[in-house]
Amino acid sequence: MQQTLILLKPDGVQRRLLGEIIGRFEHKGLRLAGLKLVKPSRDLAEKHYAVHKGKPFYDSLLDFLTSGPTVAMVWEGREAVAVARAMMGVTDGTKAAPATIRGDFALSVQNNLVHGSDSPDNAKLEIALWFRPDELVSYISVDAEWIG
Ligand code: DAT
Ligand code: MG
Repeated sequence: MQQTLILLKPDGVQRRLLGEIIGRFEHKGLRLAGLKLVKPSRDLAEKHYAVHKGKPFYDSLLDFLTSGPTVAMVWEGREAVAVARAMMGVTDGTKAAPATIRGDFALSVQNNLVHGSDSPDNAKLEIALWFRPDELVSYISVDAEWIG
């Protein structure tokens, strides 16, 4: 089953949106495989956003991600990466469609509440960055045959 890394970034935790965001992924039918509250180190933030190194917003982005607690989650299910990205909406909150997370709750580009892996390969790399293998839990949900 495909997995994706989702972060509720510090703005989302401070704005008390954790329950709302977890509820959306839960109700969609994705299955929670890992969950923890982390205050990311600079090293972790640098690795996580390595692809953006050198861009004008990079330092500010690292300051933002390390500024407070972040909730790191692994959600799994059919096409989990693309499904979660669609549920998040585009990067700029002002352009994200209504009924997406960013469309409903964000106006900012940087403070856009959530991170979601952008490909299955990157999901594997990002999950390994944020979770040890023994922190992920594999199980069969009782409603699996209804959600399929
Ligand atoms: P996404 O989070 O939608 O995958 P991304 O990977 O292009 O977007 O960028 C990572 C984060 O960096 C994004 O969530 C917010 C921030 N960011 C991107 N472009 C930015 C910009 N032009 N100015 C400020 N922050 C930006
Ligand atoms: Mg990205």
